[in-house]
Amino acid sequence: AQRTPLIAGNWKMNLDHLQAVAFVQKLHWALKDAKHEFDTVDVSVFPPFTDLRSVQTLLDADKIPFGLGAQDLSIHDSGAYTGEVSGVFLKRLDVRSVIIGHSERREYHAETDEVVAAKVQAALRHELVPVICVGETAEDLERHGASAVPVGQLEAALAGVPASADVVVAYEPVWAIGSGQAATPEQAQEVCAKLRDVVRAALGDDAAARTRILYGGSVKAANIASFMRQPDVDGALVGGASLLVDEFASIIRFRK
Ligand code: G2H
Repeated sequence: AQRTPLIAGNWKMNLDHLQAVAFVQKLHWALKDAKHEFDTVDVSVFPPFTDLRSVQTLLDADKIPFGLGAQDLSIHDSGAYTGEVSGVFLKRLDVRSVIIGHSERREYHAETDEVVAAKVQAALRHELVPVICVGETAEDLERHGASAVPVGQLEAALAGVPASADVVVAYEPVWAIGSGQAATPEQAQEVCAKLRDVVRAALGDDAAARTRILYGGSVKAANIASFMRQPDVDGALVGGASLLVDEFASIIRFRK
């Protein structure tokens, strides 16, 4: 199947709403000259919640074809949940997708597989595309090999998801995040192929053929092409390098 590559920028807790608007404008300018390439790749940015309204207004006003995503959402739709953000509100802001189960949330906010699964359901209830993050720590890698933990995490996240659901999977080995030490393309391919098997078992052949599986963890302009040459890697979830205009523009313009 032909899957359109997806390059997603996870800004994490960086850039306030003014910096966000300036950044998106500069990125758009940097890409405008490369219209042909740009048309063949989907680009999404995942700013902090407080930036979403400003970025959405800019994307709309300047007709900038980036998808807008959030970095998290509540398992609830409304009510007495101080500090939480509902999928209802995200949808109203034209947010299309939401990162769920990033390792930083699993680690610092004790998000279990059950919480991740509930967030996937919350996203789907509001027609938001969940970008389901899975990945093994260095310790998991040593004890169980690369794929056991991410496979288990994805199986748990997809429980109860209908076959027609639009989801994105991101394989992010925890040891490769923000470390400068990316997985090798072969390592990424091996695990992404197993994750596609999980999608097939849970959602069927059509879903396995259409679902985009991203690699994340120290992706940069210098290594993006090597990941994109892998048959089961359909794009990248980029952290640090998504905050640098020229670097992120080069990643988007990757050539296999
Ligand atoms: C992994 C990734 C983006 P970085 O967290 O989600 O971050 O590219 O900085 O390793």
